[in-house]
Amino acid sequence: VHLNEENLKKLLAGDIKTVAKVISLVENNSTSSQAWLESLAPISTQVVGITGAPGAGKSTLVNSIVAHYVQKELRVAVLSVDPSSPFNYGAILGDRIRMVDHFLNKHVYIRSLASRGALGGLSLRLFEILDVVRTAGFDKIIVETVGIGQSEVDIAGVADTKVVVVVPEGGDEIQTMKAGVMEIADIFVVNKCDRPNAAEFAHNLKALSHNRSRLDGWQIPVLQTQADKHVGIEELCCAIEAHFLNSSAASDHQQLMLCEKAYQLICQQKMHGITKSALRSEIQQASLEAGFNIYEFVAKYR
Ligand SMILES: Nc1nc2c(ncn2[C@@H]2O[C@H](COP(=O)(O)OP(=O)(O)O)[C@@H](O)[C@H]2O)c(=O)[nH]1
Ligand SMILES: [Mg+2]
Repeated sequence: VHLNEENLKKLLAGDIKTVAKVISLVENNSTSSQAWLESLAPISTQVVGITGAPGAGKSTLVNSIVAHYVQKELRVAVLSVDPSSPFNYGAILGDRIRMVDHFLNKHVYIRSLASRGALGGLSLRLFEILDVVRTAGFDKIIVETVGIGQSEVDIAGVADTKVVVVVPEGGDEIQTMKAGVMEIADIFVVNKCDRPNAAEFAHNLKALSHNRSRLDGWQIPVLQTQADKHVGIEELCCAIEAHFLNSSAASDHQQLMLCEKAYQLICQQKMHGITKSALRSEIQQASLEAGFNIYEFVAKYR
């Protein structure tokens, strides 16, 4: 299958089936999709990243946000890079909005992406997939990622607005919060605010984040939500909107995003076709030969 005129026309018209089709093409890195990507003019749809530890309530929160947007008659796409929990977005969505399936099917696109063990856990083709979704004319794009180790930092070049979801735990947790998380958050969400100590936790987090001065002058909001009850979602969506307005105006922010994106795309290019399983079988052969040297072996990948 190729990315032909017909597909492009349907994609521009926002046809959901075509979105899925073109994503598959892009995932398989076809020549036609590469040429298409190189012909794209930039589209500035807001990409909202939702990241945090497993179980923090990211998927539930995404559901609530989607419901909020759909009620405002916005078209929204969700890309989930969370291999651990295939969450049934539709189920909660169905509870919240009394709308015919056919409306949802036209306004909401949800796709789980396998991370394929890529660097930092993000899907190898996430940037390209985002551009497919942008072209399809969605009003908002949400990316859910699991934040373990370094992976939450990866989202830096992906999302215009990065929401870090945490849950109220002992106060000590905040102190040990990874520096990387502090640095990437544009908005903190203390979810599960029905739990004890939520207010105190949020207060401490606020104090901590206000101590960090940001070049763009953005004050990181610390918001409390109860995602499963749709509490605090309106405020969160307002903050998401405010951050987008703030960052769109900041050329620094735009350049930083482009730099992150370029870096990741170059890594992807350089690593093209290199997998550990292929290396393994090559090494199996090569290491048997007399005088095998690892530096000599890797030199051909330069
Ligand atoms: N008590 C409470 N539970 C919640 C809240 N939000 C989500 N949960 C529950 O937390 C669990 C994990 O939620 P999920 O959205 O799958 O978390 P994820 O792994 O971060 O995507 C589920 O059982 C949710 O129902 C909340 O605000 N309060
Ligand atoms: Mg999830």
